Amino acid sequence: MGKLKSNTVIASGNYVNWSDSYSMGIKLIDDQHKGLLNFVNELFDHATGNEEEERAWFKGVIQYAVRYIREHFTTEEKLMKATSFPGYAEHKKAHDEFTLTVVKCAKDFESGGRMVLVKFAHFLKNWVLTHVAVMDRQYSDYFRRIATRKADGKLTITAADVVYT
Ligand code: FEA
Repeated sequence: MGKLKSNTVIASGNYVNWSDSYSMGIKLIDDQHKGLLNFVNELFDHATGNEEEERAWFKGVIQYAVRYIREHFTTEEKLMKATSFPGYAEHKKAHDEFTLTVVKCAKDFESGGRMVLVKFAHFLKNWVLTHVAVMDRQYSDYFRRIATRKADGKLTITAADVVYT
């Protein structure tokens, strides 16, 4: 994985498919979510059951994935703060707890702990599906409620520098 791809849609098996129902209507966030979904799919692709192979691949991507997840959370948190989203504290707490778990996994792995890739893939898939579908939807609904329509018809949140796509 050189980069978490944001433009691929993959189907079948354990894979998690992008659907427009996950869209927050904000391109930057949708692209980041697609990148996370693709990372989950890549995890499944590399869960061969051969521990040596799995370790070699995971070693090369885990730190990048941790940075990507942090960057995504920072993007959302900035927007929630700029718009005084009432669910900010609860949402940030969920992000922080999840980040701690992923960082702990990465540390355990790097200090030689056993890593069952398919288990980690399911954990991440479950998080992405539940968090995006439920918690992220809450800020997205709020953003739409407070957005205003410009003369060109586009929805915008000026305070957060967001234009809907
Ligand atoms: Fe609130 Fe977005 O976070 N999706 N993830 N992970």
